Amino acid sequence: SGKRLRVLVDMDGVIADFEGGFLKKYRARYPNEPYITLEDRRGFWVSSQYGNLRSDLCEKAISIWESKDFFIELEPLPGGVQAVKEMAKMENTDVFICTSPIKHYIHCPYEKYAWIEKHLGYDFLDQIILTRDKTVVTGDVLIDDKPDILGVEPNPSWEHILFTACHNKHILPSSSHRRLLSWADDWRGILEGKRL
Ligand code: DGP
Repeated sequence: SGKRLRVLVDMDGVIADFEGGFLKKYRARYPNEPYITLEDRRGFWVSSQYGNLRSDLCEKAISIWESKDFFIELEPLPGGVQAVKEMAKMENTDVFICTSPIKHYIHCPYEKYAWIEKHLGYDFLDQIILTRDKTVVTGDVLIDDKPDILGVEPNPSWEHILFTACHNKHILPSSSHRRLLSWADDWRGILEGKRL
């Protein structure tokens, strides 16, 4: 068909290594406090798991991603930047980076723009969607590591492809999502399937 395909790609946990960046800076700032290895991560919310470990660790975890330079210094996840660039060059394909900024807004939105410029280039700044509610954004697919993407729209237009991350890899093959195990997995096949 002649219709363009619209692909929404999440940032943290999909193209930017939020979990790795968090753990590295948490251990550097709180070297004498307990921590959760990536192997032992469960649940999307890092602060909830740290708070369950010991109640005061919730705010210590939050202090890490609320700090200046946290988001800009995140490392790209393997293959993510290259995949997004390749996708954007495909015919009849529009790619948007769809990401939810944290509500402590002094650094995060700015640094997300700066990260995209640094890794994907200045022209990619046109493709950024910052929203706390991804259900109101229309698209054919949303590649995102968060298992439950909810908002005011009960029937979002996109198919959520669950991108595997340390916190979601144990979730059983829930009827609701197809998965992308990594950027080495067949994302091209998923896109081609959506064009049919
Ligand atoms: P997104 O990946 O677009 O759904 O954005 C979610 C953001 O929230 C991302 O920057 C990661 C961050 N995040 C992870 N764990 C927590 C948490 O426990 N509390 C808060 N406020 N944000 C978290």
